[in-house]
Formats: sequence, C-alpha cells, structure tokens
Amino acid sequence: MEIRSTKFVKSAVQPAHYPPGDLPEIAFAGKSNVGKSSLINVLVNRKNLVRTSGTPGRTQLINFFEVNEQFMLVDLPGYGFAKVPFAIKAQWGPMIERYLSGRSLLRAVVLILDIRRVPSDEDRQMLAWLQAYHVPALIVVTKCDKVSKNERARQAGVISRAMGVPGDSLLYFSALTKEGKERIWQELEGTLFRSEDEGEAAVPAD
Ligand SMILES: Nc1nc2c(ncn2[C@@H]2O[C@H](COP(=O)(O)OP(=O)(O)OP(=O)(O)O)[C@@H](O)[C@H]2O)c(=O)[nH]1
Ligand SMILES: [Mg+2]
Repeated sequence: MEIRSTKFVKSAVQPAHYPPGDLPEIAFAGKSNVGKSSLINVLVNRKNLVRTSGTPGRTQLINFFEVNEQFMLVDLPGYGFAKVPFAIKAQWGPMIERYLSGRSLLRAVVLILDIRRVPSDEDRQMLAWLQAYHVPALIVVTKCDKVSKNERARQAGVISRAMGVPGDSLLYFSALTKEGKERIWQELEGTLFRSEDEGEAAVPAD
C-alpha cells in the first residue's frame, strides 16, 4: 500500500458525530495498551499520527483517520483497563456496540491480541459481537518481537484455541520490527477495494 496522505479527521462518541461522507472504514479493536494505535501508525508510516502511550486507557473516543482520501482507519478505545473511570467504562460498551452494529461504511475490524497473553473474555466477546453483526474480523497478534519463535508457536496454539479460530488465520505483527505490515495491508486492501458485485460473477444472468 502506497500511503500518499493521512490526516486525523475527528473524534466521536455518537453516530451523529461520525464523519460525513462515504469512505469505507477499517476499525482497530483490542484490549487497552495492546498496541492498536502503534499498529495504525506503522501501517501509515507515521510515528505519531495516532497518539500512543505507556498509560493504558488513553484512547477513550472513536478516532477517525483518513488515508489517501480513499478510506478511513478507525481507532477504537481499548477495553479491559481497570483504572478507567466508571463513567467512561459505562459509556464504552454502548459506544462500541453502536458503531459496530450500525456503521454501514465499516468493512472489517482488526482485532488485536498480545502474543504473550491468553485472550480474555472481553476479547472473545468482541469477536462474538463482530460475528453477530456480520463484520469481517482480522485477528492480528502483536508484540511478536517480545517472544522467541518457540514461544510464538506455543502461544499461537493457545490464542487460536481460546478464540475458536484456525491457527493459520492469525496474522503476526510487531510495531518494533514492522514484521507483518505488508501482509496486513494485503488483507485490508482486499476488504476495502473488493468490488461490490464480486462473487456474483459466476452466477448466470438468467
Ligand atoms: N515491543 C513492542 N511494544 C509495542 C508494540 N506495539 C505497541 N507497543 C507498546 O505498547 C504500549 C501501548 O501501545 P499503544 O499503541 O498506545 O496501545 P493502544 O492499544 O493504542 O492503547 P490504548 O489506546 O491505551 O488502549 C506503548 O508503550 C507501545 O510502545 C510492539 O509491537 N512491540
Ligand atoms: Mg490507543
């Protein structure tokens, strides 16, 4: 993917505040501090388009970023961080669920998991939501620079079993080494630019 332009468009909580227009969207979801914002920055070759932080729970709104005036990348607030104030946590579920269930421009969600962790109930809940709303999910396992090849293979088994997905459907990534970046773009481009009527080509006209 050649990145020609990127810009922050806006933050939103409610549908009325989502950006107008008709650009297709890819959203990024995952536990707080898992590396969602870092993944977006690597994908668009920017160090700081999206703010990253050592403090979990930094991203608390839905943030929309426009790429190449062609599509949007959407950074969703992370879940599962205990120290986020109650009022924000209470707002989180409805905010995310409204977006996932009602955003017709949403083409896919990248669900990000930490290679070192066993997926949580919230990770599984997120995948279940996506399946319930028929949103294609791409599972990216990140922070791969932090484990050995053996550990990676072991964790791949743990993660695929916990999520109930085939092991070979997981994509591996590291924001540090940028491993996996091109592969993730290939998947995203396929989702973003697949023509509307593809798949119907084999059906006879009459
Ligand atoms: N070693 C390593 N560190 C990473 C990687 N990805 C992210 N980090 C670090 O993990 C921390 C959190 O990264 P963010 O990208 O801010 O995570 P986030 O999921 O957007 O966090 P919230 O917005 O708070 O939910 C930062 O200190 C990053 O530098 C990675 O692939 N490898
Ligand atoms: Mg973030």
